Amino acid sequence: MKELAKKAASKLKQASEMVIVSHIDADGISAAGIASQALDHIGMEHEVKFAKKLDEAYINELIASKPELVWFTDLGSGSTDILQDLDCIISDHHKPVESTGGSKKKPKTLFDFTEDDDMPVSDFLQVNPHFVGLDGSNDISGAGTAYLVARALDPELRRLSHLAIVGAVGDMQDRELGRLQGTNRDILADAEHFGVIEAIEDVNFFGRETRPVWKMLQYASELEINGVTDDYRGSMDFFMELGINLKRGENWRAWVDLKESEKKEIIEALNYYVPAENFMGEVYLLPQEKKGTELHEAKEFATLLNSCGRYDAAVIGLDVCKGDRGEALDLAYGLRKGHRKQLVDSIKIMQSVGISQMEYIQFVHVGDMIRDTIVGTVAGMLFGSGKIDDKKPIFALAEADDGIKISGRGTRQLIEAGLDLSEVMRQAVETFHGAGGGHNIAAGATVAPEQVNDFLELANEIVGRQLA
Ligand SMILES: [Mn+2]
Repeated sequence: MKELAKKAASKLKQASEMVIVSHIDADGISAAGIASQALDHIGMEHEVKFAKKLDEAYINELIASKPELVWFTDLGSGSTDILQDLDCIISDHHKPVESTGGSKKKPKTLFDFTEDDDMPVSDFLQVNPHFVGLDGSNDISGAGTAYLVARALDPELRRLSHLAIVGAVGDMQDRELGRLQGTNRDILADAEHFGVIEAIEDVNFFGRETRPVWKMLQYASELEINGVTDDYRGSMDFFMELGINLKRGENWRAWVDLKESEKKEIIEALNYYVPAENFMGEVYLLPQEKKGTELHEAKEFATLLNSCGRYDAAVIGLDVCKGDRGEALDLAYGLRKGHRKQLVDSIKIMQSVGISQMEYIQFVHVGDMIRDTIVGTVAGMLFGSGKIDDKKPIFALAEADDGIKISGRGTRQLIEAGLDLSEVMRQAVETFHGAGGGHNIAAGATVAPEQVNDFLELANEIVGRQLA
């Protein structure tokens, strides 16, 4: 797979821009997070799209957008029969289909090097465990295959290896043995070496970081203890009989809040009912994230990403993977709690308030109807939806504690045409003595309410010059 990844990397480098297409589940979002950051790293312009599945309608739309090169991650191998008209590389772990029209024709490009008749052959450049006799369900995930390509691009990108672990855990590749296996262990070694993952031996129940312990135990399907599993009273009693406080002050205690001695006692008590190997295993921590949050443990991180994908907001998960610990994370937490409403309502509010058009920009002022901490991300999600003009950046305004928060969002196409929102914000901050900053594609500032109109005029003027 290393060889395949090298070939994929050198093909990527030859392109001048590309589109990443990934699956909407945790593995797919992690894969896109790796691929997108890898392309950022080498300065490659790209766009990320997500798909529930690849069908002809989706592919035809993709072809119509005339991408120079497409990088499929966590999907593609099962669809090569409909990808002939695209120049693409594929990093995927799903079972490949025959792409040569039924009978095994000699591949035009590569991957017949195994000389094994049971191995599939393909016309496509694919990094996929099935081509090298490995198993796609346990040995490596879609994120893992994308990671191999990233690592081949630049060894420094091993710093992204934690996302390959999140993807693998998201696809439950640690289930069979209670720990990762196969190529995933090589990736784990990278991640531990780079300090982005810490593997520990612990209970592998879901919710170690964020669920009250009694809830964690109640829902621990691995256990099936009569009177505890699926029984919140019984679960609470279990801890109380051991003399373990369920609360500290006002707050429920999660597993990570317990003392080592308490954990030991609980494990021993559980072991009385169920063999320890059923509920103990390797747990993957992300030491760079805050303890007691969804991001601090791979399984909870993956669940957070799945929540985003489930609500057609994979792009929010992508932003979290790429390091957004502000708006995107806030929205992702909302989705995780099932508050899809927050996102859907926010989009509705923006539509009902109406998008105002100026010559070079568009804006929407939501007052206090949408929190200033999410308004920009929501506005950015309107691009491509037909609800706003894709040819102009959007500025979303919301009331904040210290004034009016203005969040600007653009698109790849606009950046290529010269848009730089961080520059807009920099000049605005200078003129209005506000606060702000950001990137070319997403930036924000806070100004006094009476300055809003002047801000918009200035932004319109600057953007007009940038796009001229
Ligand atoms: Mn997958």
